[in-house]
Amino acid sequence: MDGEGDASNMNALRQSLLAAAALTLAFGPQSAQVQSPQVIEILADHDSRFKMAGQKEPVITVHAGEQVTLRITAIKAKNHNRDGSIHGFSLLRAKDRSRVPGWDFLLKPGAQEFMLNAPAEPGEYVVVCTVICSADHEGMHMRFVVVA
Ligand SMILES: [Cu+2]
Repeated sequence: MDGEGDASNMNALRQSLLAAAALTLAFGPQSAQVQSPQVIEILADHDSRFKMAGQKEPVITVHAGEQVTLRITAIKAKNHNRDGSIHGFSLLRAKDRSRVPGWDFLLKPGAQEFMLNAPAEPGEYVVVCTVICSADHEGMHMRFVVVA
């Protein structure tokens, strides 16, 4: 009788190990993403537009307060600032166009990375270029959404 009990205990153990393995498969990659910062790739292009791979109208979406890495590649349009900056990247609150502290950069040609914490306040934001990079400079902006 004890032998039967052991066998069913072994079965129960095997079942729970399988369940744990399935959980790891299902949630492993997701929890890894939470731990390592999200990398956001942006192109500040020669035609005075921000671009993101696979997005026709690029939108950056982040969680409130999350740590993110911006990897921005800048390519010169027509004009540049005296300090050599070819585009800017500045985050504004959409409702009053006020600047978000710590989110204001001047971009040099090539790739550059910025490690940042997303705004704590969920809502709509807008990224604008702050260098008069060409006649189309006014059109150089993109949506930025902070979700709770
Ligand atoms: Cu620009």
